[in-house]
Amino acid sequence: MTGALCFDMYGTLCDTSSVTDRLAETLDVPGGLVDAVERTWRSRQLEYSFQLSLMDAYEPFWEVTRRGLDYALAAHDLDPDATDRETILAAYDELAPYPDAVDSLERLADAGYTVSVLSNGNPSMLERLADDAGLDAHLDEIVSADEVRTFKPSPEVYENAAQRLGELIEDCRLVSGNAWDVAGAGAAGMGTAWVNRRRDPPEAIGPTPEIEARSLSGVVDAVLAD
Ligand code: LAC
Repeated sequence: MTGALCFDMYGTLCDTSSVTDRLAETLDVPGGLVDAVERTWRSRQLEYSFQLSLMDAYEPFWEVTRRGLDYALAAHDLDPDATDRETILAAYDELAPYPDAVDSLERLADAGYTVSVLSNGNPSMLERLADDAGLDAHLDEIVSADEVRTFKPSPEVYENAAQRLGELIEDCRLVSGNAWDVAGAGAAGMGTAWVNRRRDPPEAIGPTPEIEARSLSGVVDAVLAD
């Protein structure tokens, strides 16, 4: 078997909503407000990365994540001090891996695939999380969008990953829980697999995912059956 699997990190191998525990401990506010801050944080983090790409500007994803948090706190009238903000931000180094993440990476490696992360995260934040989540021993490569100083879904990011992995782009497959990422990979010519955990409807733009499953394990079943 040849080819490379490129896993998105945030929202695919690791659960970004696991920051809610840290938000709750640090902010000491009701659960409904914690959930609202988490949702605003994640959506602004992504929007800021897209916006920077369109503006032809770049900041490492850790800084983008910090700016998203600052916005989310302000939007919900919260103003923790600098120490508490750092404590909350550091939750991104300790996100919970999805329960089937390690097993999925192992099954693909055993089948002869190159197994990598392809993420908008900057290299140091990806290394810290891969280490903390116990993923690093199961990865051949960690490829960061930082190498081309723009963000997915810009085609350069997917093209750079294929080059780094020594594969043709059509022999790589992005596995992502983020539908916009799957659309970007497909548009760039990469194979795709969408981990649709929330049973969302199909996206109205971008190529249809080649594989769609409810879990990482489901994606692996489909890849190995291919
Ligand atoms: C990733 C996020 C942004 O690229 O989903 O890992």
